[in-house]
Amino acid sequence: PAVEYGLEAPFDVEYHESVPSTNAVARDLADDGASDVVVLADEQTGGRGRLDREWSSPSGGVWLSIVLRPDLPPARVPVITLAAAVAITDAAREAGVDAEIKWPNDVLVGERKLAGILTEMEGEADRVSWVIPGLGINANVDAEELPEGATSIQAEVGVIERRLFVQRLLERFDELRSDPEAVLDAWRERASTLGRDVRVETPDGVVEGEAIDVELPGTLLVETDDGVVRVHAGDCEHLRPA
Ligand code: BT5
Repeated sequence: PAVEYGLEAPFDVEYHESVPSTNAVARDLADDGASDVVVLADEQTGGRGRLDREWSSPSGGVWLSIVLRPDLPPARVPVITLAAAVAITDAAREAGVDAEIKWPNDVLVGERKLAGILTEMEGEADRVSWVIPGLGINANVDAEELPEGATSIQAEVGVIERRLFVQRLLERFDELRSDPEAVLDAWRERASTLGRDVRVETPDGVVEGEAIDVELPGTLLVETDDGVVRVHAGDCEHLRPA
């Protein structure tokens, strides 16, 4: 059952001890007309990443989904995911974790993944009816419970007060969500991808080169041997240390 989380947040927060996926709960709320509601869980039993990958979600994490009804065409929605990545990074840094962003939506400590984002949407070509960014942050989780290559706030700096973390995260997200230019500037400042050699697997093939910039709504510019390529979606690998 959902309970109020008692946060002074810009969103209503509905808390669950365990759900299959907060994104699925949020979708049901969105279909019922909800807006600016956050679904938060301590544990997910069927957490999902992009492309239907598994997202491991043991008890102690921060697994949350935000129901939004922005006045945006679908093509501009990726900026919401960038805003979520900035908000996670800032909340993690306030907790003392040296977090950075890997394009498009991973939050890393060094090369280890601390958090990921899955954004879903529904609507018409000119305007979405809802957008749900789902944020998964390995908070008070033992790294042994996570897949290889992952880290947690607990592993980096010890156990944190999750309520405070969620509050800061949502406040920061709320500040950013209506200001795409500010999101882009903040994203650039926190990105570990820019200036690096990358290999991006896109739906249209592999792009390799130096990541030189990001532009709205979240497009990565990669300088390849054949010139600058704009990448809209894909999985990005950093090829060598910065
Ligand atoms: C993501 O996918 O990074 C998006 C994750 C979104 C999770 C949130 S939790 C709240 C909401 N409810 C959901 O059901 N989902 C959202 P992707 O970039 O595809 O990365 C997935 C890959 O990361 C997996 O294939 C694993 O290799 C790895 N992975 C799985 N669980 C992880 C974890 N807890 N920490 C770090 N890496 C993980």
